[in-house]
This record gives sequence, structure tokens and C-alpha cells, in this order.
Amino acid sequence: MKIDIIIVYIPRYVRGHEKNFVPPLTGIHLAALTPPAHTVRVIHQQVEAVKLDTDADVIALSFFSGFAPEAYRLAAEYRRRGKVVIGGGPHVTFNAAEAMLHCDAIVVGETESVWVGLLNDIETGRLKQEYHGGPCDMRDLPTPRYDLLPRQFFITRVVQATRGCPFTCSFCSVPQLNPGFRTRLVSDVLRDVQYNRFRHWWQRKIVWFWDDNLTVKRDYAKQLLSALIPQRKWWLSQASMDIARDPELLELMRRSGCIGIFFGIESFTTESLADAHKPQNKSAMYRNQIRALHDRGICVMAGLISGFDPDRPATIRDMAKQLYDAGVDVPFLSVLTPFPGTPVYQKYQAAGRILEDRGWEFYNGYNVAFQPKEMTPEELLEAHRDLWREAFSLRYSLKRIVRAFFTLRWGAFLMCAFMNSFYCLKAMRDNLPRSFVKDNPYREKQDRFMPGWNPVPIKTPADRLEEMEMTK
Ligand code: B12
Ligand code: SF4
Repeated sequence: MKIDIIIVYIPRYVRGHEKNFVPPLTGIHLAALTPPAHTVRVIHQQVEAVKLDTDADVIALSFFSGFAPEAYRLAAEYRRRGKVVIGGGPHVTFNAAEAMLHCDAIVVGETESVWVGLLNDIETGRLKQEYHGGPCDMRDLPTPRYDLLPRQFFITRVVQATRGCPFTCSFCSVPQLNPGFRTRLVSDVLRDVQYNRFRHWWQRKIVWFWDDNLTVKRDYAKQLLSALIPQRKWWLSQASMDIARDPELLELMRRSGCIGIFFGIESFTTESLADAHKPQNKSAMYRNQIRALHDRGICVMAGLISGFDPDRPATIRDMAKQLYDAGVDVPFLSVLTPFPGTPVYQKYQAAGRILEDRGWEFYNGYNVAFQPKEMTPEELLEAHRDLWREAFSLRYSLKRIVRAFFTLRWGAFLMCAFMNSFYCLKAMRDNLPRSFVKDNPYREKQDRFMPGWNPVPIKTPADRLEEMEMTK
């Protein structure tokens, strides 16, 4: 059987990406789980056009919520061409009834336990509409099919060592999506780390752990990092800020080649951190916590979210300076999004604060899909765009690069310089995050670069409900 795995994507910037940095792990992992009797291809819509006329028998679509409209458009096209369409991923997991309207079958949850059975069911004509995959025990997971990655991605070795996170941040679906905290055998992780058939030296050198929170179990993390030392790699991952209090772990991170850690800082105000259910973050400590990583030459990437209940336009705009002063090397700036499966979704749903006239395309991390407390949705969007422009202005980007030159180790500096230049170039070219509201202040610019671009009629939650009623 021929299977096309498509990682669905809608450009999140008005002019798309100048450079495609890191690939998703999902497609090449699913491909590795697929028995060799099948022919499998992985298509990343972020970098390559999706062919509707394909010789594949099965189309597997993986998508985040913001890309659901495009996924459903593709599903309809493929089903019209007689293909079997399977859906999976975070959006499908929390919107099973909706996804089943568009796909022949869906997988809710983690796929490892059901994927091979599902493919057998297709072959024997017994495909069910819904499969439920429980949390995988992470034993014997194969090395991802790196050989199937397209050339366009700059970094290629993405690895997962653990799944899950014990925290319960209000905006995050990980605790529901990947319950518990599970680890792979260190020897299995090393096998992926040792895969070296990549084209460029930096692709062989860099390991990007796509974990939710790599350092949760300290014993495990220390064992893994000790095993990494002789591999002489440069690695990056996500972790919580409490690692700054563990000098033994920090030292192992340095020795094993850590060049970057992503912290979910989220906000600088105590009230907003409380609203985010993130009491473990204390803004008064950010500077020292970040310094603990800088002392080991490690680049600090940080996620900041605009739109918590106590936020106001001025507190959002202030973050450009605050994040620089705190020592952040590379900021990632999102708008609070009530993704299904998160506590914030339930809260806004119950309070009638989800904006019912906004479709899933608003759920891409850069748009407003809810009624903020202290401002209008338009004010939130505008404050975010101002923050984005200011944080990635030439002045701040250069300041961060210069500071990194004097603080970070070589690999970490390169990473910091590359990522800041990437975003600064976007800001200089006015390549802003896309906005979908019809009267958005950036519409004119957006339309100039992507004339008439709108792959599907925008569907609202009310339309979706109606659709479901009709098919009952
Ligand atoms: C790594 C990661 C990233 C990376 C890589 C992105 C990418 N495209 O893969 C980066 C940092 C770039 C990123 C960015 C974003 N991310 Co992210 N990310 C993750 C993270 C931590 C791990 C995903 C992963 O690789 N898992 C390992 C692989 C092997 O498994 P998997 O993808 O989970 O898939 C499993 C199942 O879902 C299933 N499955 C998945 N697809 C399919 C398809 C089929 C057909 C089948 C059968 C099964 C199946 O099988 C897999 C194995 O069990 C998750 C959290 C999480 N725990 O999932 C968030 C997560 C996926 N991200 C999320 C979000 C919101 C974003 C951003 C929008 C954030 C932002 N504000 O900008 C951006 C979007 C960027 C983009 N390119 O689209 C949300 C998605 C929520 C949603 N409902 O859509 C998550 C769940 C975190 C959260 N906040 O709740 N992200
Ligand atoms: S945002 Fe990070 S720390 Fe919070 S629950 Fe999600 S993965 Fe864990």
C-alpha cells in the first residue's frame, strides 16, 4: 500500500518564511512506525506543494488547530479522488466529532498502539471510523525516518526523549494530550542522536529535542546528559526555569553541549502568571535564572504570551524592553489562544468569551479568538503586533546579538545570531504574523503579498455545529 503522510500547514506570516528552520518530528516518526511492506512518503506543506493527484492509496493528515481548515479542504479533495483519508494530531484528539466529518478514520491520542492495526484494517476492508491510542510506554520506538526529510530544512535531527509534563499551565494542552511523564531508554535516544547521514556539518552536529519538558525527572535527565557528553553534539530543548537552581544539572548541560534552552516565561506580571496557572515562574527571579544559563554559555529562548486577563495594551508593549533586560536571547511572541483541551478553553467557553464568528484559522498562535478582559480583541492584536515589531526591531535584535557574542558559547551564539536575524529580517521586510479579521489594520499589506489567498471559506464554530447537526 502507498501512504502519503502530509503535515498540513498554512503560512503564519504574510509572506511566509524566508528560511525553514526545523522540521516537525511527527511525519518522520509515523513513517518509521509504518511496516516496511508499505511505501511511505512524508510531505511537509510548509516547504513543498501538496499534490492532489497522487498514486497513494492512503492519505494521513496531521495538523494543529490553526491548520484545520486547510486539512479539511485537502481531505475533501482526496476523498473526491477515492483516497482513504486518516486524520490525527492535537486538533483531532480534542475535536473528534468534527474531524470524523472530514476523514474516513481518525486517531484520537497517541498513535503508536493503533497505527499498524489501522493499516491492516484498511487492507482487509475493516477500517473503523475512530481509533483511540493510549499513552505510549515509549519502549522500542524506532529512529525517525530522517532520510525522508526534504532538503529545505536547515536543522534536521529532531529527537524525542520524553513525553508529557507535570505542570498545568492554563493555555497548554500537553497534560491532556500526553498524560503523565514518560521517558525513553537512554540507549534508544542515543541511537537517534548517532544517526549521522545528513548533508551538512551542522545537521550532523545539532540535536533538537522536541520534548515538552526534558528535565522533569532529574535522575533521568542527568543520566541522558552524561551519556551525551562523549557524542560531542550541540543540543537544544525545552525546560522549566527551576533548572537554574540545580548546579549539577547545569554543569552536565554545559558539558554535554547544550547550546539553547526554551523557557516558557509567558509574562512579567504576577497577576498574569497567576492567570496562566504558572506560579512556579517568579519574574523577580528571571534575571538570575537566565544568568545561571548564560554563565554556562547557553542561549535562552523564551516564550511570551499576550492576552492574559490582567494584561493591558501597555503591559504587552512593555515586554519588548523587559525581555531584553531580563537577558532573553531569542523571544517567541504569541497571542493567548484557547486551544481545545486547555483549561483556558473551558473557562472562556463557560463564560461565553470564545468569539464564535472566528474559525480555526484564528487558532495559530498569532490571532485573537476570544474576548480579552481589559481590552478589545483589536487592541490585543494591535498591542501584540507592536510588541512583535519592537522586539524584532534592528535595535533590539542587534543588542541581543552583541550581548550574546560576549556571553554565549560559540554554537549558542551562532544559534542566537541566526534566529534574531531571521526574525529581524521579517520585521524589516514587514513580514508580520498574518491576521485574519476582515478589517484588520494589516489587511492591505497582507493582500498585497498574497492576493486573494484564502484556501477555504472561513468556518465559524456555529457553522461547524450546524454541519454536525445535519450529518447526524
Ligand atoms: C515540538 C513542538 C513544536 C515545534 C515543532 C512544530 C511542529 N510542527 O511539529 C515548534 C516549536 C516549531 C512548535 C511551534 C508551535 N506549536 Co507546538 N508543540 C510541539 C510539541 C512540544 C511536541 C510535538 C511533537 O513533536 N511530538 C512528538 C511527535 C512524535 O508526536 P505528535 O506530534 O504528538 O503526534 C502524535 C499524535 O498526536 C499522533 N498524530 C499526530 N499527527 C497524526 C496524524 C495521523 C494521520 C495519525 C494517525 C496520528 C497522528 O501520532 C503521534 C505519535 O503518537 C507539542 C506538545 C505535544 N506534547 O504534542 C506542541 C504543540 C503541538 N504545539 C502547539 C502550538 C499551539 C504551537 C504553535 C502554534 C505555538 C505558537 N504560539 O506559535 C506553533 C506552531 C508552529 C507550526 N509550525 O505549526 C500546540 C498545538 C495545540 C493545537 N490544538 O493545535 C501543542 C499541543 C502544545 C500546546 N500548547 O498545547 N511546536
Ligand atoms: S506550557 Fe510547558 S510547563 Fe506548562 S504544562 Fe505545557 S509543557 Fe508543561
